[in-house]
Amino acid sequence: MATAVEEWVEEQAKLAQPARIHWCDGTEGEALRLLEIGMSEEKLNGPVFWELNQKKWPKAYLHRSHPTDVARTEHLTYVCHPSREMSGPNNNWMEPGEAKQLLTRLSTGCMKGRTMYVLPYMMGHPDSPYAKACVQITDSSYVAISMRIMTRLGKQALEKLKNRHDFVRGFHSIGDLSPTRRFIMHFPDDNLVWSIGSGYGGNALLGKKCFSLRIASWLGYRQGWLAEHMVIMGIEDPRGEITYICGAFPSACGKTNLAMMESALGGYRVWTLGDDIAWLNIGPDGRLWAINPETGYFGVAPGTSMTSNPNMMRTLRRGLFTPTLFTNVALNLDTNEPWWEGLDGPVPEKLLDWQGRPWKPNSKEKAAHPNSRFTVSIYNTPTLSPEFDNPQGVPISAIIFGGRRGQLIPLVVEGFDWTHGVFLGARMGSETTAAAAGEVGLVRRDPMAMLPFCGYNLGVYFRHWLNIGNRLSKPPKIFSVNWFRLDENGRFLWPGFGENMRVLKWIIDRVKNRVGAKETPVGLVPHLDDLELDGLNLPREKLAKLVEVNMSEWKREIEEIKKFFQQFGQHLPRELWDQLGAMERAVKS
Ligand code: SAT
Ligand code: MN
Repeated sequence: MATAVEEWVEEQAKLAQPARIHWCDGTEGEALRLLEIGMSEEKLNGPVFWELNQKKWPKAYLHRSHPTDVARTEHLTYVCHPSREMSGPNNNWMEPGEAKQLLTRLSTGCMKGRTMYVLPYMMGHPDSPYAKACVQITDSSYVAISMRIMTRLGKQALEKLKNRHDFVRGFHSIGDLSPTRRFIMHFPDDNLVWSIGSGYGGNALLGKKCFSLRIASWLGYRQGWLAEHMVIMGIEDPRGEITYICGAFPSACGKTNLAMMESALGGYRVWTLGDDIAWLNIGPDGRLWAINPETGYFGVAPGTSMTSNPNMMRTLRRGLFTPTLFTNVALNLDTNEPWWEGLDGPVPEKLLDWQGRPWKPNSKEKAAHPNSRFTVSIYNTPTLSPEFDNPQGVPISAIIFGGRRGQLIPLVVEGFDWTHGVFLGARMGSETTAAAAGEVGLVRRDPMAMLPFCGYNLGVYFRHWLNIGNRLSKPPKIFSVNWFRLDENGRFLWPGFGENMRVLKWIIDRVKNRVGAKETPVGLVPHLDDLELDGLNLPREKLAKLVEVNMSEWKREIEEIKKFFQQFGQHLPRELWDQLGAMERAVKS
């Protein structure tokens, strides 16, 4: 008798009409065979895959996407709850029946002449009580190989799926790649993601943002846990004690660099658990426990170097668990190596840009696309935490909310308590980046870095956060950080990267009650003497500016936060209005 998964796949095949169906077993051999096929398959701007210098970049391959398909397309992303109200002002909405009709029309025969890959996969370790079994179909071998890197794909997942009906389903087709026929739609009540017309990461690797954040946040709301856009890391102090923390930052704000940071502060080191997504559950001990449901990085290439992220450079060349993919980076023709802006060493003389066109150093355009990416297994990480595969996850002592803000937001602020911490997350704003289509550098509200990823009304989500706090007997402390504050000349005040450990050290000192803090209207900030600044050539006035709370700037910010909160009407928890009111009174006095 056919299993529910087989039946579902059968139905999708009837609709999409592929020439053949291939059930992926998730082995390296299979991935390499798909790469072989892709290397000989020509498309618009070259073969699907290009083999890179294997001596320097073991089992690494270059892929070029369609030039109009290079970032998440938030305006084409929908969350289709039965009621618009539940999707909230933070999501595009279409009535589910109507949405499915539209998608059915676009998907009819969309895989004609192509192979349909069936990808059974797990998000989370198969032995974890928090893991979820899923299946995705796709007509892109690039997506199939990427999913092998990013998830636990193969036989074990298929076993788990066998006797189940509640698995998460993902339908993906690149369709004709036309932006006018591109939709990424979510049906939370059906555990279904349906994506057509894009082959790009967050639009196409449905285990990632689509399932592990949008659908999972809804599952978490109903089941009492949180799916968050967060790094997970362990910080070992000179005594050998490890403190686990999570941090939410919008896309392309340095989560990956943070997660595998090489500490500039002696005696401290980072253990990496995840760079993008955390599932947070309340443990039997009343603490918050985190797992990373993924097994890979889909990271931004430009800016990655031995200075900014040496551990990522080592990860990319390690070659333990392969393949490794590069998407839309430039190609050094002399050495057959990938290249991007910010990489160590001189700019190569003979380069092809991300579209495969000859590139000259005086060219106005970047050689690598600003959102070019690598896809690499987390098992290649030299700093991988020994707890990574622990099915229970790790206990979290602190949560950090960070954004990219040139002005206003201090280097670090501690929330007065859980409720105030939730307010710190809810009031977050950040300047936009190339990770999503649209203008770069505008401040937009991005609560908990979840604006594009929360699968339901953010007002209801804030309430859920408050409820989780009430159920924790030992809640983590909550902090806001900002590495990006600028001086009058537009230069960063804080050196960032490995030096961020100095801020993390203060956070840990606060968690362990080793230091005090100074109360301001916006939260607790460090006494300057409590920051470990030895070896950092930072003038006192710069430091003061980094933690400055400028009341007139905050008055303007408060008006922005008000406008944002108002959108959620009755769904916005009273407690958050109270927090905003209290802050406003304190700022004005
Ligand atoms: O494209 S992804 O959503 O996977 C990456 C990102 O924007 O953070
Ligand atoms: Mn992300």
